[in-house]
Amino acid sequence: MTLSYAQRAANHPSAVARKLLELMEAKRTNLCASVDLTRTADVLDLVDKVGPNICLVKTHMDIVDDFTYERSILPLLKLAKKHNFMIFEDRKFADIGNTVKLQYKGGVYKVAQWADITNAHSVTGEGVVAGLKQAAQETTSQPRGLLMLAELSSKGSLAHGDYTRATVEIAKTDKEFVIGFIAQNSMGGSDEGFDWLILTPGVGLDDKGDSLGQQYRTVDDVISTGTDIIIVGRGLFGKGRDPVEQSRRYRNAGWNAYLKRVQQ
Ligand code: UP6
Repeated sequence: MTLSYAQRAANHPSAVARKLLELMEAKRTNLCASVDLTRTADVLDLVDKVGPNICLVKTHMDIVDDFTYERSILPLLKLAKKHNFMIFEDRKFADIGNTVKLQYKGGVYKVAQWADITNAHSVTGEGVVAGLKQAAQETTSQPRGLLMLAELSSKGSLAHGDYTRATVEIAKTDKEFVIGFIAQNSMGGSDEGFDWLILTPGVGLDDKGDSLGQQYRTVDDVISTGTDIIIVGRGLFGKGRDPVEQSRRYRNAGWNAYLKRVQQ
């Protein structure tokens, strides 16, 4: 895909994808910060620090010990306005349509109310897409988007080959709600009129992996195989790193790699 983010924004069928692509172009960043911290104050502090350099914040709200909608979500939404980024709850839904619908709308986290984007595994089949879409429609008039998990970064992942291809088929069932994939490579689709966003975790410039199976690829490497948005967690804040400095570094690396791709 050699089109610019702005060109893709102009034609995208999803309002969420259009907004995200426009924001990326305007802010000149394709960096998503993965804020995997367990206290609300730490999450918000990190987000405020990296906010100027990112297009997207990725959360795992179910790891936050002191989560409340008022204290964790409302200030996060304020920071999203202040720094102009969008929000992706990395919930990885993986149940039948009716259950994911209830999980996305309700419970403690009420993800559909506040997250622009969420994601789902394809293991249960296409009902997961329909269930999540119904929940979004019944919850809010704000645009919502879904990413399907097509490939994973971790060692020994079962999501490859036929599983990945079948996931792409499931994504095709909803052109507007499914905006793309969590993946390590392009998933194609342009010949059939799809313009999927590829968001890639497992990105790190200093480490090769962790002791629990995470595997890191460099920014240049992932962008060269189709990534649109790099997802970086511990590369920004782990091992005593300075998140302001690191978010600038990953932002520059991501943007330069993108420019190289579109100028080819
Ligand atoms: N994540 C992966 N790999 C995947 C899918 N998701 O690492 O294939 C998520 C993790 C974590 C983040 O749940 O929140 O991306 C990666 O964090 P890290 O950069 O600190 O390794």
